[in-house]
Amino acid sequence: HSTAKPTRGAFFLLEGVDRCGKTTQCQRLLQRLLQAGIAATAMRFPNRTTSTGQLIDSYLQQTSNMDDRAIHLLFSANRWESADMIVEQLKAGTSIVCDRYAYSGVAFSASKDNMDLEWCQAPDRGLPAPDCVIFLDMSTEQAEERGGYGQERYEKREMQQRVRQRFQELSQLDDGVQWKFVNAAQTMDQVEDDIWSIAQQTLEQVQPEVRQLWQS
Ligand code: Z5A
Repeated sequence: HSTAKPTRGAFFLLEGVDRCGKTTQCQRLLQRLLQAGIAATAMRFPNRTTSTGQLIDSYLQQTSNMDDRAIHLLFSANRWESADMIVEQLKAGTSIVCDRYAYSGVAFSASKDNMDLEWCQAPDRGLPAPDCVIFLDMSTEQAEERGGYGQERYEKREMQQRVRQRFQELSQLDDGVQWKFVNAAQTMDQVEDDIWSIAQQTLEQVQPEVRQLWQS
């Protein structure tokens, strides 16, 4: 008998507040997967390289303004542009390490006035669902110690605290997506090791079908 191989790649999503180390850890997880002989690729949202991504970039850099709902839909469109490609890669056996996705989309927009969680979820319903959300958890105070905030639109303490609260609400949704919390205040190597053990478990549990996000 040959050992059963995963029939498709795994979709790993890293989420968390600003400065928690998502970018650092996405690179490290990608390297670990490749070193283990697992085909993998990295992805991040917003993808600032596409035409929607350029509009988003100028909004984040505050060189343009946009209605709160319009920018929310653009962030979602920016993910939908990649949806087919994500499914194709997974089915071809390539795992995806993704830096932010729909949960960031909802957590940030629903931290604004007059935008509730459900309204914010609606445009992302049906996107390819991740196989797990690896949430790099730390307080906003600890995150601030990593060099303060930059100049982009949402990089302010009050906003970041609300976003963290929204992430907690999203982690409790009964949406069939597993959340794994990692203490992001550890050293980079410790965080990397925690993520690697989660990734290995996830790889073992991958189901053949790519699920759709937030579909009942
Ligand atoms: N946004 C939205 O509104 N709607 C959406 O749908 C989506 C996003 C997808 C841009 O995101 C903004 O868009 C973001 C959310 C919103 N707004 N904000 N605020 P982005 O992904 O482009 O943001 P970013 O700037 O790439 O990520 P980040 O959050 O600032 O950083 P990070 O990726 O989490 O962390 P890092 O770059 O890996 O590390 C930060 C620093 O900490 C760096 O100096 C590291 O060397 C250091 N670091 C990392 N790990 C450690 C440990 N363990 N110990 C000590 N120091 C560490």
